[in-house]
Amino acid sequence: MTIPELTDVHPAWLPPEAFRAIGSRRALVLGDGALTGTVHDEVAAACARYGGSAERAGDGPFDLVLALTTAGPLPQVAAAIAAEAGPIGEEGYVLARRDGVTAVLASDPAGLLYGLFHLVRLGEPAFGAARPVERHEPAMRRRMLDHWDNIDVHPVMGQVERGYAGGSIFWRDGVLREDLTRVRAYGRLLAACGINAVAINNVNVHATEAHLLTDRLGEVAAIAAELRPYGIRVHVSVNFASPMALGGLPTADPLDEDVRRWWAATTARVYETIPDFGGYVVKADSEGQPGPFAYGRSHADGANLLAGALAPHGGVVHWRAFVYNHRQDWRDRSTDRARAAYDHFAPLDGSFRDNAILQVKYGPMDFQPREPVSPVIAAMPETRLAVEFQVTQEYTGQQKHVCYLAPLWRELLDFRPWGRDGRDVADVATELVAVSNVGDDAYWTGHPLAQANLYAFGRLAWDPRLAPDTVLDEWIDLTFAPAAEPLRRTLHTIMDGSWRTYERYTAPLGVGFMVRPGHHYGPDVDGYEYTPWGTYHFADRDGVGVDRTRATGTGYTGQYPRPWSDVYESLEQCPDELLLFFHHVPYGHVLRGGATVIQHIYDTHFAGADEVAEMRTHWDKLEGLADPALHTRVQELLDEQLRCAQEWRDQVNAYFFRKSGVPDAHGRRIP
Ligand code: GCW
Repeated sequence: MTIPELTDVHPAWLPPEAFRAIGSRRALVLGDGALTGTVHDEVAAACARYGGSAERAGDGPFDLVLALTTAGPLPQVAAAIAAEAGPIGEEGYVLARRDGVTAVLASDPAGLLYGLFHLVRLGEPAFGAARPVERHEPAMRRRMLDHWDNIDVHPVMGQVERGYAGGSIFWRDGVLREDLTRVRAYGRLLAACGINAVAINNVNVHATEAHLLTDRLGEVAAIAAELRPYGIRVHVSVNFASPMALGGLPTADPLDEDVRRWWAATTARVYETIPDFGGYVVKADSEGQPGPFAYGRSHADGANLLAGALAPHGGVVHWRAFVYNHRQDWRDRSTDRARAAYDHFAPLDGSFRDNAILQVKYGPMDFQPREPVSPVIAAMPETRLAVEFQVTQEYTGQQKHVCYLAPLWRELLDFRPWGRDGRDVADVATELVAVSNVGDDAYWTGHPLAQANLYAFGRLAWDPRLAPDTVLDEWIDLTFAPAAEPLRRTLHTIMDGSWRTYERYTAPLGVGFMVRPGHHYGPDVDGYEYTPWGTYHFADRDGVGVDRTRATGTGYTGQYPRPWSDVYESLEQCPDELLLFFHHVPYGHVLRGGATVIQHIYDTHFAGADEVAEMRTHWDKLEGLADPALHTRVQELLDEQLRCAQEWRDQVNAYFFRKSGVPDAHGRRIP
């Protein structure tokens, strides 16, 4: 296999220099299997560039051995390390260096591939002093990206729904792209950060895309062929009404025999074409997508129908829990969108088949910069759960703003639904899924620094205990190899706290939204206030926030186990950053942090916009240290971020000043 090299696309975290240390070694790659072949080809390509050698057999001497433990005979040092390491788990690897030999060992070829990319991350230090045996195994069995790509350009949503990086890397002008090299290069980037599954099309499955399941299956197979050499399985989003739309049946009722037979036969054909096909992703009864409710059936009935069709082939269905009433009457104060997923799914715990995975957005609403962790995560002990993140920055600056999301994700993963001594979200989830932020843009992600979010998602899905700044360091070292110190420092200064900066200048204290309706970019405080979407803040002249308490509100706090049901219920104990998510309070309410709500709003909005101005100054100083085109692109985007942050500041501050009549304690200008 030739290693994909693109001249018109930024190499992201795999520039040739990242392979310098490996490429100057005498390497042995031992073992069977296609992925072992990929490992060999990667090492050979690096060696061709940097003067090393890559063998698949022989007596050496070697200074790098990448081997399957099942391959024989292993060179002596590798055999000794293997004996010491004992069994190695699926996709895992061990790494050690002794007697001048660096060895990476795995029991399956995928592990060897991940071990290779670990060496890439380590660089020269992997070949320095002796290293004791280190074990690496992924925390999550599936580490998946969902693409919201359409084949056709959707009249409202464009080609990639909530995509901020150009068109789809898979399709163009309504057909599969002729040259799929970029897809292969994408797979390579994903493998290098630990991703092993990709759903290629939008969960809103429109008429054209529905056909990927049947007469356009060849396109799925072609994409799968590009991703397979990097250990990535392909999944497809399907429309629940497919038996009608594609199969000509009068119903899509999950309990109907003909419907069941249709899914079984259709799925069997998928596997004849793509034997390692991953499975289906389904958005049902959500925002207009069809689902089992039309037939009076439950979501377990729906999910189990597809799980049943996939089970004989080893596939899985990802069934999304994002089900709520998007035609709510804003006058009706008893309906609470935050309650919806729990109300629909918690009663179904224990009724899903083994290969049905409930895919839950991290928060109860919709990928806001600040939300409490979804109560569904603690409510379904008998169900396999995937937690869904949004790498694409729909509500976090749309890849025009710098917003490094790893600190947000770490907070979510670290959350302990049952309190200090209980398990955390990373323990409860069996997998992590995220909406991809990639398109056909020359930097992959629109904003060059948004690449770090994609990288960080993969790394955290592999190891949720990694520190966000460590992950950022890895990304910097690889991407800007070798990274000059001022560049590294400045990137940390700009990115480490950028999510909190974003939070400061947008909707306050966890209340969410306040974005322009439809496209969701920029401020519009009342944009969603009198709409059917269920995303309100209820600001009036006296106060702001949503009362979700059991005592006087929607009762949402009761969906959490203790201690959080009590903590969130209590005005005194509720964390400041979520106060307006859980409580409606007067503007003079004093936060735990000491400020009044209204003064906090003013202070954070002034501070947030100022911080963006500082980011921009820092970035300016890097001129000459970063690639000029990249430098210019980031500079232009920072100009836009500053403009937008100031707009947020002024709109939010003016709105609340006019509502409350309370002046800023520091007398700053509020327009
Ligand atoms: O965040 C919302 C988006 C929709 C998206 C939906 C979902 C794909 O605004 O564009 O639809 O969530 O997650 O299904």
